[in-house]
Amino acid sequence: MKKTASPFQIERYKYLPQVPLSLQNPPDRISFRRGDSTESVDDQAQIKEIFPHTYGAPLIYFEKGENPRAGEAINVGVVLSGGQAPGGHNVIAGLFDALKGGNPASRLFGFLGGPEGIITGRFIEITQDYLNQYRNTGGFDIIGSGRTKLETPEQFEKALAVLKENGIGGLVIIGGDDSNTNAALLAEYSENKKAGIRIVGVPKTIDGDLKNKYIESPFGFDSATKTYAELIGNIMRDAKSAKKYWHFIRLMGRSASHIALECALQTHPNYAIISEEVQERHKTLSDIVIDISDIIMRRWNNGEAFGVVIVPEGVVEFIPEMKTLIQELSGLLAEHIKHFSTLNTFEDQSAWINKNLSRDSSYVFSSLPNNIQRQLLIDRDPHGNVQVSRIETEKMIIEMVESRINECKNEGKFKGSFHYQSHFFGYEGRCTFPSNFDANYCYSLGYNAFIMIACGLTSYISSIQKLAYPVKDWVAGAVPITMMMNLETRRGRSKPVIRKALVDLEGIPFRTFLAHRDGWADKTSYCYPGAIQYFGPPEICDRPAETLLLEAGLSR
Ligand code: FBP
Repeated sequence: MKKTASPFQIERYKYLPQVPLSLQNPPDRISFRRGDSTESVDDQAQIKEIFPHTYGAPLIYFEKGENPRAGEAINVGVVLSGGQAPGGHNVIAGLFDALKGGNPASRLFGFLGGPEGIITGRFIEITQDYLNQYRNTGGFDIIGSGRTKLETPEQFEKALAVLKENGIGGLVIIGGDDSNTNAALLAEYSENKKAGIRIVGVPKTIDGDLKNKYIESPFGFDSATKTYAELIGNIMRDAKSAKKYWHFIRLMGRSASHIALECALQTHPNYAIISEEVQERHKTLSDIVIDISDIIMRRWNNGEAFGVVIVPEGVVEFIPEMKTLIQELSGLLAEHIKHFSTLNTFEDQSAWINKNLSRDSSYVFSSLPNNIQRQLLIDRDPHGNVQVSRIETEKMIIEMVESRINECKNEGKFKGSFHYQSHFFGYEGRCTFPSNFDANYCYSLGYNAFIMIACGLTSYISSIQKLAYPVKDWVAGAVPITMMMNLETRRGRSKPVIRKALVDLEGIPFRTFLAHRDGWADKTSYCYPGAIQYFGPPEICDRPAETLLLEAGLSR
């Protein structure tokens, strides 16, 4: 054991994750049932052409039965890809326990530093002693993570060579939509080359956007949102005690607002932006600023000079004029990056940008605060995404709200004051000790991943369904990755990708928020979720996220 382990960490090592009934058997006593064959969510003909060997496979459900192949010794590789999410270590624990439960001579290798570790052949063997220091803990530090994108035939060739050289017959890629897309591409490549290596994925991301009928939630969302909701609740109580600040809290989560919505449902803020609604209703930045300023002034007139506003980090990509600007900027940067990198000062960069943007976008760009302009020019990530976590949208909104309130003051329409604080919660939630929900879910996903490999599946993603119910009733299975794909334009090229799930404006979670938000705006109705509980009554310790409960018709 590491000497630096906290008393809580030591206690947490002892936690035995629960798994669904169908996984409560040794691996060689778990077999599978085929469900319906599948189609991709869109662009079926093109996706089929790109994945001729792996397209259209059936849904799979695990159940009690014989599977002697699970008892054969095998070497399996595992890699953590992308941003950290609580529970990654338990995926590896579940995978390890199932693998060794199948045959103690089987070995698990962890690729270091993300997908880069596969192509450079950097890995360690994960042993029982080594793994025991990480069970039920947060973080990805057991083997590290990285954002290298596996996409070129050269990279696939190198990856297969490393896997073959080391006798690795199965690879588990733990990642979000982009990483699981890459898992499917590598699986297709491997099938085409008849390499016989089974490649499966595990759905990870705090963002909650790797979600569909079969993946009810990616892992990490539960613990991260509970952590943010605790902090938001604490801030609410501070605001209500001091009665002097408006707190603007930006929450991580990339494009989708799942995190913001879940936290709003847990805490009842005075205002929460849901990016998908902004887009649907074509709300401009100025509409949002007017909404917030009106609530601030109304509350001040009612003697409540405080409040809490939640801002999803990705909202800039949904405000119509900002979306167009970002698309134009990304296109320009992708096409002219060589020239752009020769421009040394920000003044030169913005002059060049303004000259090349359309008239409307150039107007929008020039009207933004200087620091936001700089942040919009930051390099895109390896997948071509704008790094929204580095854009301080909450500060931009505060600045604009302040000037609107000052205008109202100058016009004699408002006599009060506006004082504020800004916060960004993101990294704080990504490596927390996984909640019991995530500890159980991740362990089950990892156990499942080995069963998938033992059943000879490739290009599948581990799926556990009925997550709003007690763990024993969860349903374990596997979903073909191609089923979740469509074509999207990335860096100017059409590519097969797993479709990201945005907040469904017709779904019960959003409709519940809608039914309450006007009341939350004017009447202070804060709800304080408190810290994640690990020991105590299951109604508190094992409670799934509000989003899952509402979707299953089990809450409010
Ligand atoms: P994944 O999509 O890889 O799970 O990333 C999640 C996330 O935390 C996003 O919410 C955030 O925008 C991004 O990672 C931040 O990236 P980085 O860790 O590279 O700063």
